[in-house]
Amino acid sequence: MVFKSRILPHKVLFVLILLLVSIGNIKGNTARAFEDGYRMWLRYEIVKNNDLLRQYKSYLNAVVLNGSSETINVIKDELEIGFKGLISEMPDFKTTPDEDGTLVIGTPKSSKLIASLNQKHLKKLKAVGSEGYLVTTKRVKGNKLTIISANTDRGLLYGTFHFLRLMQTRKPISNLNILESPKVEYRIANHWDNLDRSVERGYAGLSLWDWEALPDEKSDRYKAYARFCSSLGINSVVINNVNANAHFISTEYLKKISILANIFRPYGVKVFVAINFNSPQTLGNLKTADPLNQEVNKWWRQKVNEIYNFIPDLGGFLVKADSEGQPGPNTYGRTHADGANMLAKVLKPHDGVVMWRAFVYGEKQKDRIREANDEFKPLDGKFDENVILQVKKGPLDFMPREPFSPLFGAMKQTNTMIEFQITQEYLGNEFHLLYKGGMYDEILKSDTYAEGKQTYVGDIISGKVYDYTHTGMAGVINPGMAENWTAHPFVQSSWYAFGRLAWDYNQDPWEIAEDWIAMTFSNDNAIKNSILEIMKISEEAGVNYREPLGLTHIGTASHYGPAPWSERSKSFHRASKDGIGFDRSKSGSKTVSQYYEPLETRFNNLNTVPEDLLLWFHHVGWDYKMKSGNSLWEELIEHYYLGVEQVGQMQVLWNALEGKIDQERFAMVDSLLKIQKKDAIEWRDSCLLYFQTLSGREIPEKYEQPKYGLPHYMK
Ligand code: GCW
Repeated sequence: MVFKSRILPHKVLFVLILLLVSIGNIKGNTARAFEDGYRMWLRYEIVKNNDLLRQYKSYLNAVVLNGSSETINVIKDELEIGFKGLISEMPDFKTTPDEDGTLVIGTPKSSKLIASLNQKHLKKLKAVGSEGYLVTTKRVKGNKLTIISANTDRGLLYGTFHFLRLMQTRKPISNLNILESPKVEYRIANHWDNLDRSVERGYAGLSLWDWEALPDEKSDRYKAYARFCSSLGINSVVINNVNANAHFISTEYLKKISILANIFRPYGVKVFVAINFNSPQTLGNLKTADPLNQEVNKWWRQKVNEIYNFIPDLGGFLVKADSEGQPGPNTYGRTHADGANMLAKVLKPHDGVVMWRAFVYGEKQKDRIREANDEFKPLDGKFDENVILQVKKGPLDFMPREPFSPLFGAMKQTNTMIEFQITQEYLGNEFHLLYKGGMYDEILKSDTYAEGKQTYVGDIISGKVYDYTHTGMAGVINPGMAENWTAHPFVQSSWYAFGRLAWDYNQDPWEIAEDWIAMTFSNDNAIKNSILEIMKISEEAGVNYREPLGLTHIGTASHYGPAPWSERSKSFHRASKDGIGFDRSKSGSKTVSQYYEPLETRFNNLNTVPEDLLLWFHHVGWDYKMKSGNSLWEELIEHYYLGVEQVGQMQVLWNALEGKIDQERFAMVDSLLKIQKKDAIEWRDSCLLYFQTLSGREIPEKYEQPKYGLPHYMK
């Protein structure tokens, strides 16, 4: 709390910047005098290179958009916004036969031309499924056409966004041969939004969902939000917090939520709700919520029927049960499988699924990170086929760095999806710049060695290894009423990366970052390179000045600032006079054994454990020799100082952009980096001064010494 009051000046400064940036704002996608970040990556800035402009225009001068549906209307709108921005012209929509167009969009059902394309094309098209698409250049009767083909209008929408992205990133479009289909089924944004419009771990203002004004008034933001999701292929949204208020499924709120579902539908975005397991008691006045009780069952059946009357295509439920005080089946002596299956059975006739979270731990457990695996692994095979276990990326929480959760690979007969965090709960809230794409990639490309061979976490969650009936990737997202949606403009980049990786985890997070920069800031190579460099530095910086070498969870109660002296932190870093780190080896909590070989041995052995996870798996002496030749104490110091230095490097790179990018976002990020630098120093000094009381060793003179003593920080 003390820390909170200390960050207040940050908040004031930030609100002032936001206000400044909002002045002169004109809604919509029209060019703005002020760059307030509202358009995110869908800015569609005019193409200035004449050759490219000429090329684009020649391919766009006659558009044949086949079919009629709400989604086709969305495609039409997007093409209008895109063309107007990129080439300063409105698209000329033709009703002529396809072959007279230059850009043809359609499905084999809606377009004769596409139905008559060669077998090779049609075979490929079949293989991309209901959401994939092809964007190809073809010669038809002597004319060169760009054809966006798909099996559904939703596929066409994704294809259109891809095509527009090519122009946004200034790629040639004269010879295209693109084939895309998503690797996972549910690409889902999880909101932690509450009834009172607060957002748990939100940091970007009030929730987007204006419950008081709904269902009558519909904010412009709903549509805009759906557009952003759809542009990445995000196809589902959990509307509310997993710490769920039961009233979200009351009749009153279902009416409101159904309006959101109607607005999102044409964009291919399905709504899910997070439910409270005790709803039969809270809303239905039953005496119990025991999943095996007949009355409880009946109540859920009726409730679910009512929900589907309002929202016929609801995706299903997300459930946090028996976790951090939330009710669940354990209260009634039942298992997670009993709870999940009861809900799965009532959702099944409606094609709904249950996303059941595996985030469970007991405060008294000797090693809390063991629990999810200990509890869920024995239940493998006991879940219905429309249940998906939602597992956080790491075994603890959304920590700056932790190994992947060993549940990936452990659940062979249970659909298992991954949960990432986009909002920066542990990574500086709305104040610090940190691109998370590389962090997502680090987990997705971690080898689990399941089945004794190379199997990435991404392979597991996409159903490549085990025969999952449903797959998914969730991102906890925080957009709010901040003019630019996410408060820190760079949180947008993690949203963007999440969406693109959810579509295809094989993509390179740095290429994704480059696209984001080009679409959000500039296509100028020098600018792009500088911002990319900043984003690359940002990840390791964020780990270095907070929790290097596998340290974890040493923040304040709010998770923003440092508190290595707190009881909770101590239970994780285990620093003492003899050393630091949590012994999870075979001689400690044995958590290493939750991993397949060769990982178990690799993590267990001091010589082979990756040094960036050293203190996660081992307790080692302060003088322990690192690979660099440093002692552990020296290495810790080096990382903490490097973290601060890296923020300095980010500042230098950013400052050089003044005058080259819009002044609004330049000034905003400049101010935020100053806060980040100050915070980084605070993290460094707090941690090192505290650990020093146990290590009894000096911070070598070559380093700038902490300005204040430990009591100052502990205050
Ligand atoms: O890390 C913790 C967060 C809680 C969150 C919980 C969860 C929604 O601090 O705010 O609650 O994780 O993921 O359920």
